[in-house]
Amino acid sequence: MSSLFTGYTLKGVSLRNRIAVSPMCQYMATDGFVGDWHRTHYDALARGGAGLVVVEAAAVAPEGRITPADVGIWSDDRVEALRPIVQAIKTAGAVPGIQIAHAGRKASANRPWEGDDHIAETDPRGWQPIGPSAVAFGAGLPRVPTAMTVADIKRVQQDFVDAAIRVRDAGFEWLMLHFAHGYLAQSFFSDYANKRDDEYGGSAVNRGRFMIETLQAVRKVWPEHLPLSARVGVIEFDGRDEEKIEESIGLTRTMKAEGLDFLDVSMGFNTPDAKIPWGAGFMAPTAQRMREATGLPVATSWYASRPDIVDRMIATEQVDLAMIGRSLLANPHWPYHAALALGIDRPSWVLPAPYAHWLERYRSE
Ligand code: 531
Repeated sequence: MSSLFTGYTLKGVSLRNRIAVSPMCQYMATDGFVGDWHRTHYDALARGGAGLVVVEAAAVAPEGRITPADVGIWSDDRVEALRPIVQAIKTAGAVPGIQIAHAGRKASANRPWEGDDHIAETDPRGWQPIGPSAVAFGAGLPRVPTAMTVADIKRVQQDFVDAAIRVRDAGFEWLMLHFAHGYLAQSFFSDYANKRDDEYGGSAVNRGRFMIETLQAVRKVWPEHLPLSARVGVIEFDGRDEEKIEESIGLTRTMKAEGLDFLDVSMGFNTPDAKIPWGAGFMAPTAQRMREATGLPVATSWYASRPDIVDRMIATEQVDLAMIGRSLLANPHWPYHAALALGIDRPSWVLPAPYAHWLERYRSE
């Protein structure tokens, strides 16, 4: 029976345990460049013992940033700045991953702690967002995006490919396509955002075309021996959940056939009216359903903070990996405390030797 502290191998990549650092935007980049904040942040998370560290949503194009302070990977020099982070994660014994993203109609926003709303159209810090159709998200994000032409679609798909090549060459070993949370790719899949009448709109197959084509193009440049994953919003919590899950099963089965290796199960966030039933492990049944329906290994995040609950999700094969987010912000050494709580043998050795030795050497209990 697997547990949080069983190793995990997918393709040519082996993780020391089932704990993955969920991608978490820091909104601390300057013009897309990471700096000291990011280096120390990811260093601490990797030293904390996780098996996989997924670097936060990195924008494949400037207009695809959520905020002006997002990490950007639309140029070689911006990705070059990520290299020390890749190295630090590896030195600490974790596998470096990255989530690549385009925010679509949710782009050009203020940082969450500075409003979390669209930057005013008159403010030069902002820019014009793009989306599948000229339909705004609503609530704090009222800006109407420019509807993308087919040429725009092809350009953004090429941005994803170019970004994948750059992060591959920088040494990242696990790629996560951001196909969730109402950002560009997922907004194509949503009939809240997508009112198109061409081959990218209408039926579920057409609404999924942007994601499938992007995946196919990225798969061609992402090495076969490295995992290609996607975070997909498979449920909206809008009262039409069964319909959305059925559509998502069809979509993710196609993704698997096109080379997807791993599915990170998340939510849509395509409408401000969603009623999300937040609670410990609340996404686990949906993740399990996706795992069984697609045969893909899966992870999920959200309110995964109690080691016993997370361990049980793995032991009962609801998920293959646990994406841990806010618990690791509260305590980057959460894996050590989880190891203590679960009573694993020699828990200190979840941490690197210079920490583990001393924690074990004078332990009294
Ligand atoms: C999405 C979120 C929306 C509403 C409530 C909680 C979380 N996250 C998504 C993140 C950015 C921060 C907000 C990304 O997926 C990049």
